[in-house]
Amino acid sequence: MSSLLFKIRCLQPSWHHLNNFSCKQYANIAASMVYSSPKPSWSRFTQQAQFHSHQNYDKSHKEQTFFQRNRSEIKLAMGCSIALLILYSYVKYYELSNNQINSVHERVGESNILKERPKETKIAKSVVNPRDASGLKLTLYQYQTCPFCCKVRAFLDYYGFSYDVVEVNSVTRAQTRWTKYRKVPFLVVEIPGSEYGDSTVLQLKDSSVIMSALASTLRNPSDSFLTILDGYPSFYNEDNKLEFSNRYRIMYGENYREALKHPKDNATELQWRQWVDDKFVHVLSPNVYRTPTEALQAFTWFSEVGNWQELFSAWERLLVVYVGAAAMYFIGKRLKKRHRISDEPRDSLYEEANKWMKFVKSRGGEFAGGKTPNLADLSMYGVLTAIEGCDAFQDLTANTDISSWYEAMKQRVGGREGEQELVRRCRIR
Ligand SMILES: N[C@@H](CCC(=O)N[C@@H](CS)C(=O)NCC(=O)O)C(=O)O
Repeated sequence: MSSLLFKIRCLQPSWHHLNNFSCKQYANIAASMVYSSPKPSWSRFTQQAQFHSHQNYDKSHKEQTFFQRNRSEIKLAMGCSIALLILYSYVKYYELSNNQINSVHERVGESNILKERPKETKIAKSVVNPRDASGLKLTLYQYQTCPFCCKVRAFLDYYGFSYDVVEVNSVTRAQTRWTKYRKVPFLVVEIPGSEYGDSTVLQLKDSSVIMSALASTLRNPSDSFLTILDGYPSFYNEDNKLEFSNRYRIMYGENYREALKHPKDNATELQWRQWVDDKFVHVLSPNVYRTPTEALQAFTWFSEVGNWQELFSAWERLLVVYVGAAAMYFIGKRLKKRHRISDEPRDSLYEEANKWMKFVKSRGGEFAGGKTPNLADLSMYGVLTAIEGCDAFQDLTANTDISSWYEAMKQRVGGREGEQELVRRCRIR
């Protein structure tokens, strides 16, 4: 009997109706099979079972609650939900633990030392100063009119470093595929090997770090370049952006007495360099790309001074000029909001330039550095050269008294007025 009941229970498709049978009903069905003639068969049994089940179903259906009627479907739905929940929790846990691993891994920035020299690429320009005895081989990866790149060039030119320039295509970035760093400028520095070792190739990132590190080598001859670089460790901040410690600091090392001679000058130099990066530079884009016409005019000028005609193919150049101008017009509007720049961006440009000139005048000389330019002068001058061919620059010189300082800077940088320091420094190791 029990094996018979078991078989009845296993019958499909009426299993869920059979489920509602009482023992008495099972017994009746079985008895009718046993005593009926001709011989009982399974097909007859299932027909009877279905018939009884339907009778039973109709009778009890109305009396049952929704949950009783749909018990098995509900069980199935609950099972699926739990399975999905477990799967979802597992995926989330996996993502989270992976992120933690990444952030721990990426907290410290990559080393400056490159495992191999970057592949040879087209050199857009070579600046050669025969008096540069540093022995460093410098290659600047840049966009000709990026303010941060212009700042680095102003610095290198003022001190008379020899360097090569690689012009990066801002759309395809073909020249920088070998590096994970997504920005320009960066400087590849090759320190020639001695008789004891091979040369070392470094990648210096961030315009201000480049300036600070090279300025430190000039002011601190006792430390090697690599030791100086240890003072500028990079790390990823909580937004996973690459940051640099001591970006604006000069590492005097054993020569620290030099720094103590003019502590106030050093402090203001640092402060105004930071102001150029954090404040002034953000006023430029909304001015240069103020209208679609101005944006196109700016990119046409960039193409001329960047010598894009020679460096990029025709389609690449047109792509950068038109796509770049359109993109920057819209980006300029967003930047205007983000950096709280006046609705008429020229007002902010004049206001910030006037702040700068007020500070320069307060220094009692021609420059923020007094009688000679300091790193703040070079920074401000550098970023302004980025817009020299734009309407915004003409308007700036017409509406403020920045021209005299700007022209004086042009002379000093063009004449490599800081060269003495580099010549005195001799070989850099
Ligand atoms: N803090 C960096 C900023 C450099 C930067 O933002 N450069 C821009 C160009 S002006 C850049 O490379 N943006 C990414 C891109 O164009 O893809 C520095 O001082 O070097």
